[in-house]
Amino acid sequence: MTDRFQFTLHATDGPARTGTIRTPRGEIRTPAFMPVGTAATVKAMMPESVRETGADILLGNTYHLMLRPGAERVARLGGLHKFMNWERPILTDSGGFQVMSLAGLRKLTEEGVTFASHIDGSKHVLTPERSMEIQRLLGSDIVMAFDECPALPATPEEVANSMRLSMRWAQRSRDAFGDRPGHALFGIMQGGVTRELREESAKALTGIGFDGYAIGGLAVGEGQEAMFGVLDYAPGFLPQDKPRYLMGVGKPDDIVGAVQRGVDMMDCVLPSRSGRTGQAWTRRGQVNIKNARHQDDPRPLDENCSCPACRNYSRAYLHHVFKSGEMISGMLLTWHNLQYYQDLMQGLRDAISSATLDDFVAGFHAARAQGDI
Ligand code: PRF
Ligand code: ZN
Repeated sequence: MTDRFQFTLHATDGPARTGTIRTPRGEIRTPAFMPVGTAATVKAMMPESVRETGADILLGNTYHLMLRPGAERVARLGGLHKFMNWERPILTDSGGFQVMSLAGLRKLTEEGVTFASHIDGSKHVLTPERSMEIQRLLGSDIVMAFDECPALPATPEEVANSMRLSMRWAQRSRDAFGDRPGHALFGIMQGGVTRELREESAKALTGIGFDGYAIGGLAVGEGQEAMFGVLDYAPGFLPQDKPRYLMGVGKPDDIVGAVQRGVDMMDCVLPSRSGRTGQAWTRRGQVNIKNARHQDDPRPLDENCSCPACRNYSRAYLHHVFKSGEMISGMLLTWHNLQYYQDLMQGLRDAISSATLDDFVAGFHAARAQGDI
């Protein structure tokens, strides 16, 4: 334990890195995958179970928690960690991205964004200063700067103007966050798929100075090839000695490609959300448990997985409980998917440590190419 936030790199393999982020609430092994606990819960999972999968850190959301149950209420109840029974690190997103994707009527100005709640239509305001205050009230360990991610399609001019607004908001976030030992503030790079804009954004952020740097504005519909194109250069614009976080990514092959290109942290709703819709992610690729081919299959979902769904239940059972709409279906498939993601991260960390990442990635793609048989 340490009262400071610090990042130590242990090994590299090409651009890929493995290391440890130390926080007062515990260590985060990188590359790290952060399960999403939007509304103070990783849906369908007890926090103890999330930890059992190997997660070191969860993601929470300013946008959802400010609307319900309210940041001040969470603070009065002792903070988000105590409220949701997760004592390890929590990273909170700053709200701007969720306002743009979820809220009703929105108005964006230099000051911030005014919006209508997707829950009850009530009117709210988020600014860099209010986002910093909410994330402080929640007790977040890693606070994200307040940014804007332009909706696609956007003209190059719109992307540039949006990025520059996000950089002015990054400075205001830095000023409002102040000095909070043991808590970290990450800046968020924007700039779409334009190299010059990404470089300008990185220079603005590193000039301000953050404890870590996120790559925002990707996985918003540009496609994997374009995203990898940006990741071929964008991490290189950021400091070597600070964590790099790719926001909202992704599918297992996105994660592998991002790690190969020098990303240290990621989050995505995919493993938890798809678990609730009958989609499983395995070493052999995607499995749709709804499919009738599973109904007489006594085998586990993934014979190489140690999760309860794979240890204790057959594909036939998982198919049955999904078809019957039983709650245990979402619970078991979410657990499996989160276990698979954490196992993948452990595999990536081990491979980087032993400088065998290329072999690991070849094995990853070969197993998927075989398919689910
Ligand atoms: N900004 C913030 N959160 C995000 C994103 C972003 O650009 C993305 C983009 N994939 C996901 N979550 N603040
Ligand atoms: Zn499993």
